[in-house]
Amino acid sequence: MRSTRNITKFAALVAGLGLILIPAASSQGGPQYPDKAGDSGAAADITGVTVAGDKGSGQMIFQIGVTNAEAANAVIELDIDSDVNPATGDASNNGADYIFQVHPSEHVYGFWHWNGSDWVNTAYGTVHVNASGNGVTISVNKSELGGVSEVNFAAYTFVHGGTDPSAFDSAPDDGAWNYFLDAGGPDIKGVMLQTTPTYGPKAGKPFVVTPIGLKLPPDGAIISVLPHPESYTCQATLKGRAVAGTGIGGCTLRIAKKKTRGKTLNVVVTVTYEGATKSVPFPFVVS
Ligand SMILES: [Ca+2]
Ligand SMILES: [Ca+2]
Repeated sequence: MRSTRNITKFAALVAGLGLILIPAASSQGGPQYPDKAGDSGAAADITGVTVAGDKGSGQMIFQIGVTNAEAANAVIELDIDSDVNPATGDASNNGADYIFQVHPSEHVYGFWHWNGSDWVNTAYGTVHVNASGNGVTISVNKSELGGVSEVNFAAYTFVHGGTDPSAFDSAPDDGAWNYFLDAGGPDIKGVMLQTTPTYGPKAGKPFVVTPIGLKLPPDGAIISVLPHPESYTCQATLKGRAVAGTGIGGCTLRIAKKKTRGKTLNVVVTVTYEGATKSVPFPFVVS
């Protein structure tokens, strides 16, 4: 039997913790991890999640934007896959190892840990939960998530005791999002590039570098979709000197005609995605 705890409504959460936290915003100015509106049937509708983390203390704050969160019987759930491994934890919850459920209209929440075969109560000394009509904020220290600095997470809504299977929201729609304290967003493991010409830079010709995908940790999605960077820039050097770039992100590089053949063009590609920024160097040999 899962037990529930009282939540504080409209608590001054961030101020109360004494932390200085600047949530990362997406380049679009909306929630860091957006979800579609109007896709939840009769359940409360998640519009997105923003995560603020404090690297020093290990506190993570999940701000889940939910329209009509205080509707009677609305439940907002946050699943945390603390080992970033969908193959461990509760298989019926995409490998979640910790779960929060918040009932804003009842002012109660529950927090449980998967012990390998069941959901059981877990330490919650660092947990703060509050709710309003606009959503739910859940703050928890990594010390109560197995000491990890990186998690996969997903938010859900449903109607407590409801029978309508379409009254449900899942954010993201498939799989999970990733949050890494060191990155302030997802842990970008790699960047996939397309270049023009495809065979690499050629002396006297423009060379265009386009990041077409990001490699993120496994998220358990049924349909794997390659995430695209929200924005990107390029910084290039050839023989130790900066190469001028034009076009999107300065990623159209002008390769000089003389004395560049056989030399290495170093391109540092910087991408942004869901609040994280990552720079990856790519060396090319000029032909
Ligand atoms: Ca939604
Ligand atoms: Ca897991």
